Amino acid sequence: MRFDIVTVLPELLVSPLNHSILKRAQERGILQVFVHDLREYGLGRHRQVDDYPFGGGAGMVLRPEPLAACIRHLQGERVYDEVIYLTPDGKTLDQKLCNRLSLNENLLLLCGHYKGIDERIRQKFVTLEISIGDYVLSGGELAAAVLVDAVSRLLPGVLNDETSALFDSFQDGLLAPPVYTRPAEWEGMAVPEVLLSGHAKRISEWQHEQSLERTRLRRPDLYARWQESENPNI
Ligand code: 6GU
Repeated sequence: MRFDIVTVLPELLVSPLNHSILKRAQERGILQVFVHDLREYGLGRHRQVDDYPFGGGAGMVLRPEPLAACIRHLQGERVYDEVIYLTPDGKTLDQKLCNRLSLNENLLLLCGHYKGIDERIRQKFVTLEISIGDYVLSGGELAAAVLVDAVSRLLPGVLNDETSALFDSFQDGLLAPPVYTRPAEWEGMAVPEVLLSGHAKRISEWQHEQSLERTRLRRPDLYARWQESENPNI
């Protein structure tokens, strides 16, 4: 799977995408991430990419011409399944949307900065608008990094059996159960007996009960949905 990310702040994206699981996925050739500096498509000697908003108000808006030039250049090289604009007024990213996006081959991500991008770019090119939650970030870059991470870890071969995404919180519509490691007793606190029993069936039954109880207490909204459909993420 390939992501192309358009941004005025490429540095903000390089580090989060080049460590640990995402680094390994890229080394294995399962994942490709290319970050494109919008300024390379900027106007004039100063490579201008933004301007004041018509109608006034604080903050700058990304101009349409550099974005269009960059998008058209990239679209000339491959067909994108979606052109995604990261924006707080988009559809909220959840596990179900991550699952759906992970089935794509090529995604083009547009990061706004300052006040956002000219509305006409959204009308002309954008096929999907995504927010990562109900709070405001300074730009779409960290949201793009979140999206790439959440989607990439679902690709076949990125995680191994032990870390399989099948056991994630949310993947079955429930929160994950508590986890423990050595030592079996620490500062007077013991690991639940069943986890030391070696009895696979009893362990997975306990984990499922814990998942249900944790979800019921912490996320009654998810719990209600789970009861209705068993797996709301498919
Ligand atoms: Cl995608 N962008 C910005 N700027 N803020 C956000 C967001 C995106 N998602 C939540 N807040």
